[in-house]
Amino acid sequence: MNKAIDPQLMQAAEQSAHHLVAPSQPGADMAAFWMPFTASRQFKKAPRLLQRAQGMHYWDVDGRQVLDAVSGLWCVNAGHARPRIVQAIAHQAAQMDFCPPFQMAHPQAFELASRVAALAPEGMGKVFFTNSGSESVETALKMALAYHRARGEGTRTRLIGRERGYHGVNFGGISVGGMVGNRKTFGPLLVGVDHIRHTHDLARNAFSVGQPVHGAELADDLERLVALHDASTIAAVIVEPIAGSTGVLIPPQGYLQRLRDICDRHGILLIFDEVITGFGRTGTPFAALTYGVTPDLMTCAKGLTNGSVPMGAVIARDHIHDTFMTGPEHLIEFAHGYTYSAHPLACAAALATLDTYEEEGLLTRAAELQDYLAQGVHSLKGEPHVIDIRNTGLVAGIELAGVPGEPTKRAFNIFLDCFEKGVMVRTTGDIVALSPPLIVQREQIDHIVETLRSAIRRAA
Ligand code: PXG
Repeated sequence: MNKAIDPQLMQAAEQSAHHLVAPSQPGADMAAFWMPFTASRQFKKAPRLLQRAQGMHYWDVDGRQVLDAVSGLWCVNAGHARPRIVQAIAHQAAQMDFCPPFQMAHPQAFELASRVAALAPEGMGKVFFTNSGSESVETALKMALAYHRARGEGTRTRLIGRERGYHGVNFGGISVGGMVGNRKTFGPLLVGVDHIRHTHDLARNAFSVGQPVHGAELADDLERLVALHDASTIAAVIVEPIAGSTGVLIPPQGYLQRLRDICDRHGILLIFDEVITGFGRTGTPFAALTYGVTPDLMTCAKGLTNGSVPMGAVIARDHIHDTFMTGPEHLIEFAHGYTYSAHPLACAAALATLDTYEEEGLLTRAAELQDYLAQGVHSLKGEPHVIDIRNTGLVAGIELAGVPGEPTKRAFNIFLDCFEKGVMVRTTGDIVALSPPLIVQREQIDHIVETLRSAIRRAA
Protein backbone atom coordinates (compact mmCIF):
# COMPACT_ATOMS: atom_id res chain seq x y z
CA MET A 1 0.00 0.00 0.00
CA ASN A 2 3.06 2.19 0.16
CA LYS A 3 2.42 4.49 -2.76
CA ALA A 4 5.17 6.98 -3.45
CA ILE A 5 4.27 10.59 -2.94
CA ASP A 6 4.79 12.85 -5.95
CA PRO A 7 6.92 15.72 -4.59
CA GLN A 8 5.90 18.11 -7.36
CA LEU A 9 2.22 17.59 -6.74
CA MET A 10 2.70 18.04 -3.01
CA GLN A 11 4.71 21.20 -3.51
CA ALA A 12 1.99 22.61 -5.74
CA ALA A 13 -0.67 21.75 -3.16
CA GLU A 14 1.32 23.31 -0.33
CA GLN A 15 2.12 26.45 -2.27
CA SER A 16 -1.48 27.02 -3.17
CA ALA A 17 -2.46 26.46 0.48
CA HIS A 18 -0.03 29.15 1.62
CA HIS A 19 -1.23 31.66 -0.93
CA LEU A 20 -4.88 31.46 -0.06
CA VAL A 21 -6.66 34.75 0.25
CA ALA A 22 -8.63 35.16 3.46
CA PRO A 23 -12.19 33.99 2.70
CA SER A 24 -13.63 36.96 4.46
CA GLN A 25 -11.72 40.21 4.59
CA PRO A 26 -12.90 42.80 7.07
CA GLY A 27 -16.15 44.24 5.86
CA ALA A 28 -17.04 41.23 3.68
CA ASP A 29 -20.73 40.51 3.74
CA MET A 30 -21.56 37.59 6.01
CA ALA A 31 -25.31 37.76 5.62
CA ALA A 32 -25.94 35.04 3.04
CA PHE A 33 -24.38 32.02 4.72
CA TRP A 34 -27.00 30.35 6.96
CA MET A 35 -24.67 28.50 9.29
CA PRO A 36 -25.21 24.94 10.57
CA PHE A 37 -25.50 24.30 14.34
CA THR A 38 -24.06 27.73 15.14
CA ALA A 39 -24.99 30.62 17.41
CA SER A 40 -24.84 32.60 14.22
CA ARG A 41 -25.66 36.13 15.44
CA GLN A 42 -22.93 35.85 18.05
CA PHE A 43 -20.61 34.32 15.45
CA LYS A 44 -21.16 37.04 12.87
CA LYS A 45 -20.38 39.70 15.46
CA ALA A 46 -17.06 38.04 16.32
CA PRO A 47 -16.24 35.49 13.59
CA ARG A 48 -13.80 32.68 14.12
CA LEU A 49 -12.49 32.14 10.61
CA LEU A 50 -9.98 29.40 9.89
CA GLN A 51 -7.85 29.44 6.82
CA ARG A 52 -5.23 26.74 6.93
CA ALA A 53 -4.56 23.49 8.71
CA GLN A 54 -1.56 21.23 9.14
CA GLY A 55 -0.97 18.35 11.52
CA MET A 56 -2.31 19.23 14.97
CA HIS A 57 -3.02 22.87 14.12
CA TYR A 58 -5.28 25.35 12.45
CA TRP A 59 -4.34 28.91 11.52
CA ASP A 60 -7.01 31.57 11.43
CA VAL A 61 -7.30 34.34 8.86
CA ASP A 62 -5.04 36.53 10.99
CA GLY A 63 -2.36 33.85 10.99
CA ARG A 64 -2.96 32.89 14.63
CA GLN A 65 -2.15 29.24 15.41
CA VAL A 66 -4.83 27.12 17.10
CA LEU A 67 -4.21 23.65 18.54
CA ASP A 68 -6.97 21.30 17.41
CA ALA A 69 -8.22 19.37 20.47
CA VAL A 70 -11.26 17.94 18.70
CA SER A 71 -9.98 16.58 15.36
CA GLY A 72 -11.94 19.26 13.54
CA LEU A 73 -15.26 17.73 14.51
CA TRP A 74 -14.23 14.23 15.60
CA CYS A 75 -13.01 13.40 12.12
CA VAL A 76 -9.42 14.43 11.33
CA ASN A 77 -7.97 11.43 13.18
CA ALA A 78 -4.58 11.45 11.39
CA GLY A 79 -4.14 15.19 11.71
CA HIS A 80 -4.63 17.82 9.01
CA ALA A 81 -3.48 17.96 5.42
CA ARG A 82 -1.61 14.67 5.44
CA PRO A 83 0.47 14.54 2.22
CA ARG A 84 -0.60 11.07 1.15
CA ILE A 85 -4.27 12.00 1.41
CA VAL A 86 -3.85 15.40 -0.26
CA GLN A 87 -2.07 13.81 -3.15
CA ALA A 88 -4.55 10.96 -3.55
CA ILE A 89 -7.43 13.41 -3.81
CA ALA A 90 -5.61 15.63 -6.30
CA HIS A 91 -4.60 12.66 -8.40
CA GLN A 92 -8.07 11.16 -8.44
CA ALA A 93 -9.71 14.48 -9.36
CA ALA A 94 -7.55 14.57 -12.47
CA GLN A 95 -7.91 10.85 -13.24
CA MET A 96 -11.71 10.47 -12.95
CA ASP A 97 -13.83 13.07 -11.23
CA PHE A 98 -17.08 11.15 -11.05
CA CYS A 99 -18.35 7.66 -11.71
CA PRO A 100 -22.07 6.85 -11.69
CA PRO A 101 -22.62 4.56 -8.72
CA PHE A 102 -25.82 2.85 -9.95
CA GLN A 103 -25.29 -0.07 -12.30
CA MET A 104 -21.66 1.15 -12.69
CA ALA A 105 -18.64 1.25 -10.41
CA HIS A 106 -14.92 1.86 -10.26
CA PRO A 107 -12.24 -0.47 -8.86
CA GLN A 108 -11.33 1.68 -5.84
CA ALA A 109 -14.84 1.28 -4.42
CA PHE A 110 -14.31 -2.49 -4.19
CA GLU A 111 -10.81 -2.10 -2.81
CA LEU A 112 -12.02 0.31 -0.15
CA ALA A 113 -14.96 -1.89 0.86
CA SER A 114 -12.55 -4.81 1.40
CA ARG A 115 -10.15 -2.62 3.39
CA VAL A 116 -12.94 -1.32 5.63
CA ALA A 117 -14.41 -4.79 6.13
CA ALA A 118 -10.96 -6.07 7.12
CA LEU A 119 -10.93 -3.58 10.00
CA ALA A 120 -14.42 -4.49 11.19
CA PRO A 121 -15.31 -7.32 13.59
CA GLU A 122 -15.28 -10.86 12.18
CA GLY A 123 -18.32 -11.60 10.05
CA MET A 124 -19.06 -7.98 9.17
CA GLY A 125 -17.91 -8.21 5.57
CA LYS A 126 -20.29 -6.02 3.57
CA VAL A 127 -19.89 -2.26 3.14
CA PHE A 128 -22.41 0.24 1.72
CA PHE A 129 -21.11 3.76 1.02
CA THR A 130 -22.83 7.03 1.88
CA ASN A 131 -21.65 10.63 2.22
CA SER A 132 -22.11 11.38 5.91
CA GLY A 133 -22.94 9.98 9.29
CA SER A 134 -26.54 11.08 8.90
CA GLU A 135 -26.88 9.19 5.63
CA SER A 136 -25.23 6.14 7.16
CA VAL A 137 -27.85 6.12 9.89
CA GLU A 138 -30.75 6.40 7.44
CA THR A 139 -29.19 3.62 5.38
CA ALA A 140 -28.77 1.31 8.38
CA LEU A 141 -32.34 1.87 9.56
CA LYS A 142 -33.68 1.12 6.07
CA MET A 143 -31.48 -1.98 5.82
CA ALA A 144 -32.92 -3.23 9.10
CA LEU A 145 -36.52 -2.81 7.93
CA ALA A 146 -35.90 -4.31 4.50
CA TYR A 147 -33.95 -7.21 6.00
CA HIS A 148 -36.80 -8.32 8.25
CA ARG A 149 -39.27 -7.97 5.40
CA ALA A 150 -37.04 -10.00 3.08
CA ARG A 151 -36.98 -12.84 5.58
CA GLY A 152 -40.76 -12.79 5.99
CA GLU A 153 -40.98 -10.88 9.25
CA GLY A 154 -42.39 -7.68 7.82
CA THR A 155 -44.18 -6.93 11.09
CA ARG A 156 -40.86 -5.84 12.54
CA THR A 157 -41.06 -2.15 11.75
CA ARG A 158 -40.41 -0.48 15.08
CA LEU A 159 -37.07 1.29 15.58
CA ILE A 160 -35.65 1.82 19.05
CA GLY A 161 -33.15 4.52 19.94
CA ARG A 162 -31.86 5.81 23.24
CA GLU A 163 -32.38 9.00 25.19
CA ARG A 164 -29.55 11.48 24.57
CA GLY A 165 -28.53 9.57 21.42
CA TYR A 166 -27.25 11.47 18.40
CA HIS A 167 -27.69 9.89 15.01
CA GLY A 168 -27.37 12.83 12.70
CA VAL A 169 -30.01 15.27 11.58
CA ASN A 170 -32.18 13.53 9.00
CA PHE A 171 -35.69 12.43 9.91
CA GLY A 172 -34.85 8.83 10.77
CA GLY A 173 -31.84 9.92 12.77
CA ILE A 174 -33.64 12.55 14.82
CA SER A 175 -36.53 10.15 15.36
CA VAL A 176 -34.35 7.49 16.96
CA GLY A 177 -32.11 10.19 18.40
CA GLY A 178 -32.68 11.47 21.87
CA MET A 179 -31.36 15.02 21.96
CA VAL A 180 -34.38 17.14 22.71
CA GLY A 181 -33.08 20.31 21.09
CA ASN A 182 -32.58 18.50 17.78
CA ARG A 183 -36.11 17.02 17.80
CA LYS A 184 -38.60 19.37 19.36
CA THR A 185 -39.01 21.85 16.50
CA PHE A 186 -39.53 19.29 13.74
CA GLY A 187 -42.98 17.86 14.25
CA PRO A 188 -44.06 14.29 14.97
CA LEU A 189 -41.04 12.61 13.29
CA LEU A 190 -41.15 8.93 12.30
CA VAL A 191 -43.98 6.87 13.70
CA GLY A 192 -43.29 3.60 15.48
CA VAL A 193 -40.17 4.72 17.33
CA ASP A 194 -39.40 4.34 21.00
CA HIS A 195 -36.38 4.93 23.23
CA ILE A 196 -34.55 3.15 25.99
CA ARG A 197 -33.16 5.26 28.78
CA HIS A 198 -29.74 6.82 28.69
CA THR A 199 -26.83 5.60 30.80
CA HIS A 200 -25.72 8.84 32.45
CA ASP A 201 -25.66 8.37 36.21
CA LEU A 202 -23.72 11.05 38.04
CA ALA A 203 -24.88 9.84 41.44
CA ARG A 204 -23.16 6.47 41.03
CA ASN A 205 -20.52 7.02 38.37
CA ALA A 206 -19.14 10.57 38.60
CA PHE A 207 -15.38 10.83 37.91
CA SER A 208 -15.10 7.26 36.61
CA VAL A 209 -11.81 6.57 34.87
CA GLY A 210 -12.67 4.54 31.77
CA GLN A 211 -15.86 2.52 31.81
CA PRO A 212 -18.18 3.27 34.74
CA VAL A 213 -18.79 0.35 37.09
CA HIS A 214 -22.51 0.86 37.55
CA GLY A 215 -25.28 0.58 35.02
CA ALA A 216 -25.12 -2.67 33.01
CA GLU A 217 -28.71 -3.27 34.14
CA LEU A 218 -29.84 -0.12 32.29
CA ALA A 219 -29.78 -2.30 29.16
CA ASP A 220 -32.76 -4.13 30.63
CA ASP A 221 -34.85 -1.12 29.69
CA LEU A 222 -35.02 -2.79 26.28
CA GLU A 223 -36.93 -5.66 27.93
CA ARG A 224 -39.48 -3.10 29.11
CA LEU A 225 -40.04 -2.00 25.51
CA VAL A 226 -40.22 -5.60 24.31
CA ALA A 227 -42.89 -6.24 26.93
CA LEU A 228 -44.76 -3.11 25.86
CA HIS A 229 -44.58 -3.49 22.06
CA ASP A 230 -43.81 -7.22 21.60
CA ALA A 231 -40.59 -8.33 19.95
CA SER A 232 -42.46 -9.21 16.76
CA THR A 233 -42.91 -5.47 16.08
CA ILE A 234 -39.31 -4.41 16.71
CA ALA A 235 -36.77 -4.27 13.86
CA ALA A 236 -33.69 -2.78 15.45
CA VAL A 237 -32.07 -0.92 18.30
CA ILE A 238 -29.54 1.79 17.52
CA VAL A 239 -27.02 3.16 20.03
CA GLU A 240 -23.69 4.91 19.96
CA PRO A 241 -21.20 2.69 21.82
CA ILE A 242 -20.00 5.98 23.34
CA ALA A 243 -22.61 8.73 23.16
CA GLY A 244 -20.47 11.54 21.78
CA SER A 245 -22.48 14.54 20.75
CA THR A 246 -24.50 14.59 23.97
CA GLY A 247 -21.29 14.93 25.95
CA VAL A 248 -19.19 11.75 25.98
CA LEU A 249 -21.12 9.09 27.87
CA ILE A 250 -18.96 5.98 28.23
CA PRO A 251 -20.88 2.68 28.34
CA PRO A 252 -21.01 1.09 31.80
CA GLN A 253 -19.12 -2.17 32.14
CA GLY A 254 -21.20 -5.02 30.70
CA TYR A 255 -23.90 -2.73 29.30
CA LEU A 256 -23.29 -3.27 25.59
CA GLN A 257 -22.98 -7.04 25.99
CA ARG A 258 -26.28 -7.09 27.86
CA LEU A 259 -27.93 -5.11 25.07
CA ARG A 260 -26.51 -7.63 22.58
CA ASP A 261 -27.89 -10.54 24.60
CA ILE A 262 -31.37 -9.04 24.81
CA CYS A 263 -31.38 -8.31 21.06
CA ASP A 264 -30.35 -11.90 20.35
CA ARG A 265 -33.03 -13.26 22.62
CA HIS A 266 -35.73 -11.38 20.72
CA GLY A 267 -34.45 -11.39 17.12
CA ILE A 268 -33.82 -7.64 17.18
CA LEU A 269 -30.95 -6.20 15.12
CA LEU A 270 -28.34 -4.23 17.03
CA ILE A 271 -26.93 -1.18 15.25
CA PHE A 272 -23.84 0.55 16.57
CA ASP A 273 -23.49 4.12 15.40
CA GLU A 274 -19.70 4.39 15.23
CA VAL A 275 -19.54 7.72 13.42
CA ILE A 276 -17.26 9.16 16.10
CA THR A 277 -15.92 5.98 17.68
CA GLY A 278 -14.82 4.47 14.38
CA PHE A 279 -11.22 4.62 13.12
CA GLY A 280 -9.21 4.56 16.26
CA ARG A 281 -10.89 6.88 18.73
CA THR A 282 -11.11 4.16 21.41
CA GLY A 283 -7.78 2.44 20.75
CA THR A 284 -8.94 -0.11 18.18
CA PRO A 285 -10.44 0.42 14.73
CA PHE A 286 -14.00 0.31 16.13
CA ALA A 287 -15.56 0.51 19.58
CA ALA A 288 -17.24 -2.82 18.80
CA LEU A 289 -13.75 -4.35 18.97
CA THR A 290 -12.72 -2.38 22.04
CA TYR A 291 -15.77 -3.59 23.94
CA GLY A 292 -15.87 -7.05 22.36
CA VAL A 293 -19.49 -6.75 21.23
CA THR A 294 -20.36 -7.33 17.58
CA PRO A 295 -23.41 -5.51 16.27
CA ASP A 296 -25.42 -6.50 13.19
CA LEU A 297 -24.94 -3.19 11.45
CA MET A 298 -22.40 -0.49 12.08
CA THR A 299 -22.41 3.07 10.80
CA CYS A 300 -19.30 5.16 10.28
CA ALA A 301 -18.16 8.36 8.53
CA LYS A 302 -15.80 11.16 9.69
CA GLY A 303 -12.47 9.34 10.23
CA LEU A 304 -13.07 7.14 7.19
CA THR A 305 -11.54 9.87 5.00
CA ASN A 306 -9.85 11.76 7.82
CA GLY A 307 -12.54 14.39 7.28
CA SER A 308 -11.03 15.34 3.94
CA VAL A 309 -13.85 14.38 1.58
CA PRO A 310 -17.38 13.67 2.82
CA MET A 311 -17.97 9.94 3.09
CA GLY A 312 -19.78 7.49 5.32
CA ALA A 313 -20.45 3.78 5.31
CA VAL A 314 -22.65 1.09 6.77
CA ILE A 315 -20.88 -2.15 7.57
CA ALA A 316 -23.18 -5.17 7.69
CA ARG A 317 -22.94 -8.73 8.83
CA ASP A 318 -22.62 -11.00 5.82
CA HIS A 319 -25.88 -12.82 6.42
CA ILE A 320 -27.85 -9.58 6.44
CA HIS A 321 -26.52 -8.66 3.02
CA ASP A 322 -27.00 -12.21 1.76
CA THR A 323 -30.66 -12.17 2.77
CA PHE A 324 -31.22 -9.53 0.10
CA MET A 325 -29.56 -11.61 -2.63
CA THR A 326 -32.62 -13.48 -3.87
CA GLY A 327 -35.05 -13.09 -6.76
CA PRO A 328 -34.33 -12.55 -10.45
CA GLU A 329 -30.73 -11.45 -10.98
CA HIS A 330 -31.60 -8.51 -13.21
CA LEU A 331 -33.54 -6.81 -10.40
CA ILE A 332 -32.12 -4.33 -7.92
CA GLU A 333 -31.98 -6.00 -4.50
CA PHE A 334 -31.86 -2.90 -2.26
CA ALA A 335 -33.64 0.19 -3.57
CA HIS A 336 -31.34 2.68 -1.91
CA GLY A 337 -28.21 4.67 -2.72
CA TYR A 338 -26.86 8.17 -3.29
CA THR A 339 -25.54 9.92 -6.38
CA TYR A 340 -22.26 10.29 -4.52
CA SER A 341 -22.08 6.80 -2.97
CA ALA A 342 -18.48 5.61 -3.35
CA HIS A 343 -17.49 8.90 -4.98
CA PRO A 344 -14.04 8.48 -6.59
CA LEU A 345 -12.51 11.37 -4.63
CA ALA A 346 -13.88 10.01 -1.36
CA CYS A 347 -12.62 6.49 -2.14
CA ALA A 348 -9.18 7.84 -3.00
CA ALA A 349 -9.12 9.90 0.19
CA ALA A 350 -10.29 6.94 2.29
CA LEU A 351 -7.72 4.53 0.84
CA ALA A 352 -4.93 7.02 1.49
CA THR A 353 -6.33 7.62 4.98
CA LEU A 354 -6.32 3.90 5.79
CA ASP A 355 -2.74 3.71 4.48
CA THR A 356 -1.76 6.57 6.76
CA TYR A 357 -3.48 5.01 9.77
CA GLU A 358 -1.74 1.72 9.06
CA GLU A 359 1.74 3.10 8.45
CA GLU A 360 1.71 5.15 11.61
CA GLY A 361 -0.13 2.68 13.83
CA LEU A 362 -2.77 5.31 14.52
CA LEU A 363 -5.73 2.99 15.00
CA THR A 364 -4.21 1.68 18.22
CA ARG A 365 -2.44 4.84 19.38
CA ALA A 366 -5.39 5.92 21.55
CA ALA A 367 -4.84 2.79 23.65
CA GLU A 368 -1.24 3.88 24.30
CA LEU A 369 -2.23 7.42 25.22
CA GLN A 370 -5.45 6.85 27.11
CA ASP A 371 -3.83 6.66 30.55
CA TYR A 372 -1.94 9.88 29.89
CA LEU A 373 -5.08 11.68 28.76
CA ALA A 374 -6.97 10.22 31.74
CA GLN A 375 -4.36 11.54 34.15
CA GLY A 376 -4.49 14.95 32.53
CA VAL A 377 -8.23 15.43 32.40
CA HIS A 378 -8.92 13.90 35.81
CA SER A 379 -6.50 16.43 37.31
CA LEU A 380 -9.29 18.96 36.61
CA LYS A 381 -11.33 17.41 39.41
CA GLY A 382 -11.77 20.04 42.09
CA GLU A 383 -11.68 22.99 39.66
CA PRO A 384 -14.70 25.30 39.96
CA HIS A 385 -18.06 23.84 38.85
CA VAL A 386 -16.55 20.59 37.52
CA ILE A 387 -19.12 17.92 38.41
CA ASP A 388 -17.87 15.01 36.32
CA ILE A 389 -14.94 13.91 34.18
CA ARG A 390 -15.08 10.88 31.92
CA ASN A 391 -12.64 9.39 29.45
CA THR A 392 -11.64 6.49 27.31
CA GLY A 393 -9.14 6.14 24.48
CA LEU A 394 -8.51 9.61 23.10
CA VAL A 395 -11.84 11.06 24.11
CA ALA A 396 -12.86 12.88 27.25
CA GLY A 397 -15.80 14.84 28.61
CA ILE A 398 -15.65 17.43 31.38
CA GLU A 399 -19.08 18.26 32.76
CA LEU A 400 -19.71 21.57 34.49
CA ALA A 401 -22.56 22.81 36.62
CA GLY A 402 -24.39 25.34 34.46
CA VAL A 403 -24.90 29.00 35.28
CA PRO A 404 -28.28 28.99 37.06
CA GLY A 405 -30.99 29.90 34.56
CA GLU A 406 -28.52 30.06 31.66
CA PRO A 407 -27.76 26.52 30.52
CA THR A 408 -24.82 26.06 28.09
CA LYS A 409 -23.42 29.52 28.83
CA ARG A 410 -20.57 28.47 31.10
CA ALA A 411 -19.24 25.86 28.71
CA PHE A 412 -19.68 28.16 25.72
CA ASN A 413 -17.65 30.86 27.47
CA ILE A 414 -14.95 28.30 28.19
CA PHE A 415 -14.93 27.32 24.52
CA LEU A 416 -14.53 30.99 23.49
CA ASP A 417 -11.81 31.53 26.10
CA CYS A 418 -9.84 28.46 25.00
CA PHE A 419 -10.09 29.49 21.36
CA GLU A 420 -8.79 32.92 22.21
CA LYS A 421 -5.86 31.24 23.97
CA GLY A 422 -5.17 29.10 20.90
CA VAL A 423 -6.88 25.77 21.70
CA MET A 424 -10.02 24.55 19.96
CA VAL A 425 -12.29 22.43 22.16
CA ARG A 426 -15.93 21.47 21.61
CA THR A 427 -18.86 22.00 23.93
CA THR A 428 -22.34 20.57 24.12
CA GLY A 429 -24.69 21.72 26.82
CA ASP A 430 -22.40 22.44 29.77
CA ILE A 431 -19.96 19.71 28.80
CA VAL A 432 -16.54 20.22 27.23
CA ALA A 433 -15.51 17.43 24.87
CA LEU A 434 -11.94 16.60 23.86
CA SER A 435 -11.08 14.28 20.96
CA PRO A 436 -7.67 15.28 19.63
CA PRO A 437 -6.17 13.83 16.46
CA LEU A 438 -4.56 10.45 17.13
CA ILE A 439 -1.15 11.95 16.33
CA VAL A 440 -1.33 14.17 19.43
CA GLN A 441 1.86 14.43 21.52
CA ARG A 442 1.94 14.22 25.31
CA GLU A 443 3.03 17.87 25.64
CA GLN A 444 0.07 18.88 23.53
CA ILE A 445 -2.26 16.98 25.86
CA ASP A 446 -0.66 18.91 28.75
CA HIS A 447 -1.21 22.16 26.90
CA ILE A 448 -4.86 21.37 26.18
CA VAL A 449 -5.52 20.45 29.82
CA GLU A 450 -3.77 23.54 31.24
CA THR A 451 -5.50 25.90 28.80
CA LEU A 452 -8.81 24.34 29.78
CA ARG A 453 -7.97 24.60 33.49
CA SER A 454 -7.29 28.34 33.21
CA ALA A 455 -10.49 28.87 31.20
CA ILE A 456 -12.54 26.91 33.75
CA ARG A 457 -11.11 29.06 36.55
CA ARG A 458 -11.86 32.27 34.66
CA ALA A 459 -15.41 31.08 33.98
CA ALA A 460 -16.05 30.54 37.68
N1 PXG B 1 -23.98 9.68 14.32
C1 PXG B 1 -23.13 10.06 15.27
C2 PXG B 1 -22.86 9.15 16.42
C3 PXG B 1 -22.47 11.28 15.18
O1 PXG B 1 -21.62 11.66 16.15
C4 PXG B 1 -23.64 11.65 13.09
C5 PXG B 1 -24.24 10.44 13.25
C6 PXG B 1 -23.96 12.47 11.89
O2 PXG B 1 -22.89 12.60 11.05
P1 PXG B 1 -22.89 13.76 9.93
O3 PXG B 1 -21.71 13.40 9.10
O4 PXG B 1 -24.15 13.65 9.17
O5 PXG B 1 -22.77 15.08 10.66
C7 PXG B 1 -22.72 12.09 14.06
C8 PXG B 1 -22.06 13.43 13.89
C9 PXG B 1 -20.71 17.36 18.39
C10 PXG B 1 -21.07 16.94 17.00
O6 PXG B 1 -21.52 18.00 19.02
C11 PXG B 1 -20.98 15.63 16.61
C12 PXG B 1 -21.40 15.27 15.34
C13 PXG B 1 -21.87 16.23 14.45
C14 PXG B 1 -21.95 17.53 14.87
C15 PXG B 1 -21.54 17.89 16.14
O7 PXG B 1 -19.64 17.05 18.86
N2 PXG B 1 -21.39 13.94 15.01
